[in-house]
Amino acid sequence: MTGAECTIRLLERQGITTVSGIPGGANLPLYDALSRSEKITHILARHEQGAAFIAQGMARTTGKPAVCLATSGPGVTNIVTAIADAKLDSVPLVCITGQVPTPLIGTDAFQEVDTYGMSIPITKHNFLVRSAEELLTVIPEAFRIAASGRPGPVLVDIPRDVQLEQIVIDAFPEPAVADAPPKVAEADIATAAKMINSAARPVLWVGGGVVAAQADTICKNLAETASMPVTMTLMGLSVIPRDHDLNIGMLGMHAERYTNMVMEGCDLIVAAGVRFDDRATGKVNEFCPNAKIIHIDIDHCELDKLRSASLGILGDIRDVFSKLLPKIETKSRKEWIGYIAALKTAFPPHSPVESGFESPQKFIRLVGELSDDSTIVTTDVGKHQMWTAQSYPFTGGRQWLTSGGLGTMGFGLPVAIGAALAAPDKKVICFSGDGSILMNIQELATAAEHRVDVTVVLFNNQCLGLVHQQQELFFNGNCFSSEYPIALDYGAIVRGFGWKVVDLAENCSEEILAEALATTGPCLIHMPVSREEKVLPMVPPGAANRIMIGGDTNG
Ligand SMILES: Cc1ncc(C[n+]2csc(CCOP(=O)(O)OP(=O)(O)O)c2C)c(N)n1
Repeated sequence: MTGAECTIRLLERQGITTVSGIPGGANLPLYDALSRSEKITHILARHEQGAAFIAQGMARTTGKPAVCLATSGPGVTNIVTAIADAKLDSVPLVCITGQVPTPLIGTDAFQEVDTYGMSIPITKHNFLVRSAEELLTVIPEAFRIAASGRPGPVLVDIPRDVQLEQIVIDAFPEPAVADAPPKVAEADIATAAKMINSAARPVLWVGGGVVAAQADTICKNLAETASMPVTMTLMGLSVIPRDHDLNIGMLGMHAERYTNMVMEGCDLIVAAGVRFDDRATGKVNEFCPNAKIIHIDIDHCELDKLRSASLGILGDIRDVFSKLLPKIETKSRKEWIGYIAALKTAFPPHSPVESGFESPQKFIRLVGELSDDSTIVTTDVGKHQMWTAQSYPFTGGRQWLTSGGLGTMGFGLPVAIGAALAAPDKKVICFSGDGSILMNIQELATAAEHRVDVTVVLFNNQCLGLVHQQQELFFNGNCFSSEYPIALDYGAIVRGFGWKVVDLAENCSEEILAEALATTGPCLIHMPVSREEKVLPMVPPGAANRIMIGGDTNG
């Protein structure tokens, strides 16, 4: 068979059933082979960034590597953003790119870019395949690397002549599986248990690593046994149900004031699957100065990277929590819990306890209440993302897909399509802004073609809201280049792609919203929002977390 046929067979053997991509000169042999696959469906995206984010949506929903395809040159440069996004959020992605024929590499051939060189800093690993024979090791290896330990993106660049090369294959390699996680040191578990049991004011801080390890249930058990309040990074928001007694919300730049104050006052942080990102810690050397830290992560590079931990535990978080739980004493920690409750009363949270139409936050809560608990939520990047983080009634697991590390506008729609393809029995809601939606709006066509069950809630404030807010607060109100002077007719645009549109600007009631959410298939809900609606509280970029704007007793 050809190198291209071999590649497709290897993907089938890995259990891949859906790939997204766009064909071009340098990957046409692969597409020709793919057309004959009975096991793999191809989703033709309308832009390669969309294709890579569709694959991300599948990977983030299942936790398993997903595949996207792009041709050489502009195809590759178009997927770069989505690969970098996957790297920062530890998403297992396998990108297979076409390259110019081997003899032309390095000659500035038509549609040649140095894909290998360009992708080094944004992938977990990358390969330039030199012969069809190599594919037999490279493809399974790409899947093993993407899925092992801390997941991440792997790129496989295959020159056109390698795709066309004929080889005889006696036997295919076994499909790759993820490596076993590192063994957890028993002594570390004993030390951690002792530290938790003897702490007076502990906090459990969870991030995307807890979601990746599928450790949400055991995490909740641990928190309940120890009466440890739980704070989350943006990536870890769905680990603990929104309304759980021990949930003290997201920490950091857009945390509730009381949450950051709890962090200031704690004496022990059990940090699990977090990477001490500056949006969470603020000025990192002023972050929780009085607390000891137990840092648990599957990636040894994270331990002691930004803050030295009193105890670093290398291992799979579910494994660590399972070993830790039997050693944790059941405590009520009345004083600590009482102190937190008092702080919460003194500095009431912005995240609403009621739903309605009076604010974007209440509206998001209403959308959540009208939706099934299994609904998958994606966002774009901006105020709407933070409002959703502050308000959506998450219930657990892989329900929350957002661009945490790279903060990529244009993420929400294609990731929602990927999520809907991977979980066709679930509804997917994408909260977006009028800036972000335009960055991958062409994927409305892909969604319409496949009739995916995606609802986009579009908050239209006719501006780049979060940027506008920063200009108002930190640049003396000089809102330069962040307002859209003309109002677009989203109804006409989105209907033009074959979507249903419900415009709440025309008619707004709970019944209309409920009916829109009950729609199966692509539907956009247009929700006008005032430019003045802010995301508060807010820690100014680069400041310590105790320096917050908004969120005091006066709101
Ligand atoms: C690709 C990309 N370009 C620029 C930015 C910087 N940025 C962050 S938020 C934002 C505004 C987002 O506007 P919109 O999508 O309308 O959301 P809103 O804040 O109004 O809710 C911009 C430009 C980004 N995050 N991603």
